[in-house]
Amino acid sequence: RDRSKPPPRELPATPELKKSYDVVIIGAGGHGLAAAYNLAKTWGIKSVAVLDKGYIGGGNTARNTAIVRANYLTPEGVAFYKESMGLFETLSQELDFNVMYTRKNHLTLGHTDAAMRTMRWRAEVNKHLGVASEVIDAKQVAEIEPRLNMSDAVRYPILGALYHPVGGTARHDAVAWGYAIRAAQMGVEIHQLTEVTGLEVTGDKVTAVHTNRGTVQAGRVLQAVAGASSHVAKMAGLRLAIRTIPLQACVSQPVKPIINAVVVSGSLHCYIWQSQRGELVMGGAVDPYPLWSTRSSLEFKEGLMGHMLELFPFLSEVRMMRQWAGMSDMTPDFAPIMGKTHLANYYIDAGWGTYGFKATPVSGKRMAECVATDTTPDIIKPFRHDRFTRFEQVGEAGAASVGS
Ligand code: PYC
Repeated sequence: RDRSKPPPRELPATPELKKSYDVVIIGAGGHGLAAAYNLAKTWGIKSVAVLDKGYIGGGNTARNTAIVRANYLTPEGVAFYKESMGLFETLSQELDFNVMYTRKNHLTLGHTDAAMRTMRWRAEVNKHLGVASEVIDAKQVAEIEPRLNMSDAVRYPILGALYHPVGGTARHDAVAWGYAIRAAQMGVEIHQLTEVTGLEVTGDKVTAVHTNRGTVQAGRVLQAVAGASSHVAKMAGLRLAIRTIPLQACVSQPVKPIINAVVVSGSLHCYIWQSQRGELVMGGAVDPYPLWSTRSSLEFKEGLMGHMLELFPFLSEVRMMRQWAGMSDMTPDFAPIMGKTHLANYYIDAGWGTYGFKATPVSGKRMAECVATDTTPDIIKPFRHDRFTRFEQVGEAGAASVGS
């Protein structure tokens, strides 16, 4: 490309839906688009259609709070998210599209001895696998985030934190659009408003994908539909260990820069960071019951604000501006479901709970490898869909920022 000119930023026009593709990807969110990009770029597979019942990045990709980190608890989770963070670091250059990845000194606060013990455990696993994480004390927490309420005369005093300097944020829609534009420029077709209504299975293969715009033959099919994983998997005859639960979030009115870090409190079930626009981005635990709805609730707002004010009492005058919800496909062990399935040409990328956005680059890379080679890359082997029947769960609940 001529480097004296800005890179093209437009999505090429989408051709008519064809009768057949080498690969059909269901879901034009970050994961599906990243897989399409990697299929074309790394594996030279360009006869790819990405189908979405809505629009590019309009599902959970649009509904997360843009936090990225690798400070997990299990060796499997840490290795996986470490690769993702490495890819985030260079994603703007890779896509020639600014995804605004920013390191933000991620802090997971510990308010009890038990929480501090888990932090130490996570720090040791992280360090062992080359991820920058360490336990810091209350004084060091106050140096990084001086506006936190460090009083010990509160319900949950801050004893210390798990400090993860490379944790931060990336612009979620830029990630989706960056992958979409670059994939489409290589010949991938992204068909929006194209809803998958059924899958035709013959023997051990999916032979066709039915959509509201006609039937498409597919050599291989990848589902990447966070929030609707059980519905789509059922079309392929696959029952997943997933419960789908809303996860709500909100932003405040924009204010001058006041918060530097990403601050998470597992005990108080809340987290906060300040966006480049000045809005405070906040969220909490998943809702207390499964529900197929992205409605916003007053209970969430009241609960979250109460907890947030325990950490940052000076926010009491700040107004909330927007509230929304995403759909979390929760697995029992808080780890994803990835890889090959019971069907020979059907692949799955699901179970993204409250941690899908930060896995976008690694999932795209590894699912593309899985589809292209029909073998499961080692790094995603622990996440296979049948681990629950083999008693081989991954046990990542202790590192979920916001529990259930
Ligand atoms: O895992 O960092 C996280 C997270 C933050 C909000 C939801 N999940």
